Amino acid sequence: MPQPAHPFKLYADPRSGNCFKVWLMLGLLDLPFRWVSVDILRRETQTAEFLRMNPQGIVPVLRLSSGETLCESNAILCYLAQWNPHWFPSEPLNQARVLQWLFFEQNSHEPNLAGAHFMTRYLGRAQDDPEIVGRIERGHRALAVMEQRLARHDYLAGETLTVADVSLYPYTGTAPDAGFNLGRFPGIRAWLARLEARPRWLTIAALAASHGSLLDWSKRVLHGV
Ligand SMILES: N[C@@H](CCC(=O)N[C@@H](CS)C(=O)NCC(=O)O)C(=O)O
Repeated sequence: MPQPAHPFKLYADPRSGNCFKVWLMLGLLDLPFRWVSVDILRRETQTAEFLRMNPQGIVPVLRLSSGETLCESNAILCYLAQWNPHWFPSEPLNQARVLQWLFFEQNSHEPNLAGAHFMTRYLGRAQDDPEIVGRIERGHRALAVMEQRLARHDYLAGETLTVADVSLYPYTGTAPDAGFNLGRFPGIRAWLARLEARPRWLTIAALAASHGSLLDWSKRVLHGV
């Protein structure tokens, strides 16, 4: 698949893990893109211009060189995998296993981990706020599901890296910042280290951090840097 003729435009807030997934995937695939910063706290996702791109009023949005736009972070990851299909296998069962983790991410993981992250880090709410306590409890249950898999396997879906690992990385890696305890999940910690030991992974994360990504907090918590 030849590289796209024009760079993608990624409309994103650098503090968002959903946006970071797409940044990471573009970087790992070495695809050209321009970052267009959208500040969610200043409600820049609610302008008429933004709502024309994504009526949901949320980031990330990827604008293709054709001018078409694509939203939903996991759908964007699957689209980008056409530039290296091993990230999203075409064999039906293997593909369904990847989708299984992507749906898990959106239903059981992201609402709790990203929700707790957003409320504590950006809205400054206390970790003993009953809503946050509930999200942390449900988030730990989601992490336990990941642990069951990662205690026995190197990656989430199948035995090689896929978009499922990219999707679940940001909010798992930053979980300690939002009050989650990764200490009881050795399989998850080994998986994080495995991903971060791959060529370019941390370089891309560091570049995102220089743009104000949430990932610079997690580096401090996980690795003491
Ligand atoms: N399911 C969406 C979730 C995206 C999402 O929740 N984006 C948040 C930032 S992480 C957002 O744009 N929030 C702005 C708002 O709610 O006004 C995806 O995976 O892309």
